[in-house]
Amino acid sequence: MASTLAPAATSPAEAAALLDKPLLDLVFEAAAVHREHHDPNRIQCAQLLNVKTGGCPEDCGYCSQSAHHSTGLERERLLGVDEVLEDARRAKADGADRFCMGAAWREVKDGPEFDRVCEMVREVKDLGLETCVTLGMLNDAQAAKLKDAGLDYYNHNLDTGRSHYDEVTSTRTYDERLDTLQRVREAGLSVCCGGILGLGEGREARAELLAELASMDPQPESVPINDLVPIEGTPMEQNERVDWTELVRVIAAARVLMPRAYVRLSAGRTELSEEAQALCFLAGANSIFVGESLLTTPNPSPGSDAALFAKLDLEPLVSG
Ligand code: SAM
Ligand code: DTB
Ligand code: SF4
Repeated sequence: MASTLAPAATSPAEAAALLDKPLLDLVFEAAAVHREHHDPNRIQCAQLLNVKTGGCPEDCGYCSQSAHHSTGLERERLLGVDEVLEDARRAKADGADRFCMGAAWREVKDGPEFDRVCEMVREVKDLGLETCVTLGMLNDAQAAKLKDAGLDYYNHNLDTGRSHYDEVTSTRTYDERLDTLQRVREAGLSVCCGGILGLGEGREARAELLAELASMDPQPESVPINDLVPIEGTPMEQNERVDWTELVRVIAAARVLMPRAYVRLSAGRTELSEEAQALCFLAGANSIFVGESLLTTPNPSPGSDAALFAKLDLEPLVSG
């Protein structure tokens, strides 16, 4: 569907022009685009589970799970299928529609652990949930195996613009990320790809990231916008916080440039007021993570999210 509608490539200058607009003009434009393509009162709700915690060989400067930083996080082995299913059943009962499983791996390695992840996908899918995993880099055969197991989405973020990427990670390249995304696409999986604000980048790098995402053909179906959750012991612990209006700008620009995608207001919601979240929804965010925690950090409580939905007359989106 999306492939026939893919627009011409977006340049960083075009994305920057959007980000630089007067804020309320930008929000108004994005809200109009949003309403053409989506029900503005419905928000897709996904729940995360870290199925393999910590000890990651990559050195992403923001991440609690990198073995390069002393964050005090305890490493855990890959969870068992039953533990995952128990969590997935609870997520479904609590109203989640998509279940996302993360593993702190640099790349997928063939063997019993990968087979177990495929089994997790198969059984979570059987519960009637949409499935998503994020496992690092993978090859064609592994992508095909995941597709075969019933995987809907693969999450693999570009995180920031190409010019800023070296400041974020030294153990892999931007092109390796793009190659993995290409493989995911060729296996027939839906792509979940976005970034983080607060990595010391400026608007220029944000514009580059948005242009990169919007120029993919087809565009990603899901675009998570994370606000850095500062983690003690990481090189980015003391980074300056990004103002909430900048988050609204990036969400709005993502909505204008990728009209059909789920734009996901992801990590960082615990630090956002209800008012700021409401503006993000108006500007086109239509997906959030629900549940007590993200991967290793807290998320707003289900009670506070239910209260926010009630105040804004929002309903969870049920796919299918
Ligand atoms: N290892 C896999 C990978 O790198 O693709 C997946 C796991 S990683 C935790 C998934 C995404 O979560 C990252 O690409 C990043 O955008 C986001 N993330 C990780 N730590 C974060 C933090 N402290 N604050 C905000 N977002 C974060
Ligand atoms: C994404 O872009 N954000 C999620 C999901 N994809 C896997 C992860 C957010 C992680 C936030 C930090 C943590 O909890 O460790
Ligand atoms: Fe590893 Fe992913 Fe964390 Fe980078 S973001 S250190 S690849 S778990």
